[in-house]
Amino acid sequence: MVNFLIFGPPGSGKGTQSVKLAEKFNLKHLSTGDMLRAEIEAGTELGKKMSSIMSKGELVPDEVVIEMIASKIDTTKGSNGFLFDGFPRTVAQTEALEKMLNERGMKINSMLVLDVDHDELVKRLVLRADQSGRPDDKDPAVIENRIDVYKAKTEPIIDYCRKRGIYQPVNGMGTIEDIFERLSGYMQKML
Ligand code: B4P
Repeated sequence: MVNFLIFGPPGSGKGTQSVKLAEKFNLKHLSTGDMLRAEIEAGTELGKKMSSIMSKGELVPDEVVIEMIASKIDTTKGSNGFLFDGFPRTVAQTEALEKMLNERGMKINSMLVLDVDHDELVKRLVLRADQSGRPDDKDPAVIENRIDVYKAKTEPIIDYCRKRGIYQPVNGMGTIEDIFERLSGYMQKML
């Protein structure tokens, strides 16, 4: 099993690229954002609690997403590995993921980090708001907060992974196809 993190600020293309990459390389795509939105849509107690946090652009508690990922890791068979999208988002989540994988004889093999200009991030999210109806895309102040939260709480993971020799920056500017080719090139080398 080869396990990848796809990483980057909100709007960097993580979700967009993950779907395509998971299909191309037969990876199991795990997106905590999608899992949380599914809880909200299903109207579960957890979804109700998380909805107000997400609509403000804040991170949900570490233990919630760690539990979600833990429940998926053992029920996934027949793929070449995992593609973690939007998880981990804090150093504590990264440590928990490493522990879960190590206990199963696996590790994080590569962290692919999409680099995208600030203005382009905002442009993409504002555009998506029209199609997705996501409350966290609608308000420019919430978009800015998500980017600030990324810088404060999520970006420190880059240093953590750099020290482990698994950090791989990727130019996230350009067309979806161009970026897909770049990411595919890095993944191909690992598989
Ligand atoms: P996520 O669902 O992970 O959402 P995101 O960061 O906004 O990125 P996403 O993957 O959706 O967007 P993408 O860049 O693909 O998280 C949502 C919320 O859930 C978080 O804010 C948090 O509250 C909570 N959450 C999730 N995981 C958590 C965790 N581990 N811990 C705590 N809280 C957690 O694309 C954006 C748009 O750009 C799309 O419309 C796309 O079509 C477009 N686009 C992409 N690439 C493009 C390109 N090259 N050119 C033009 N447009 C492009």
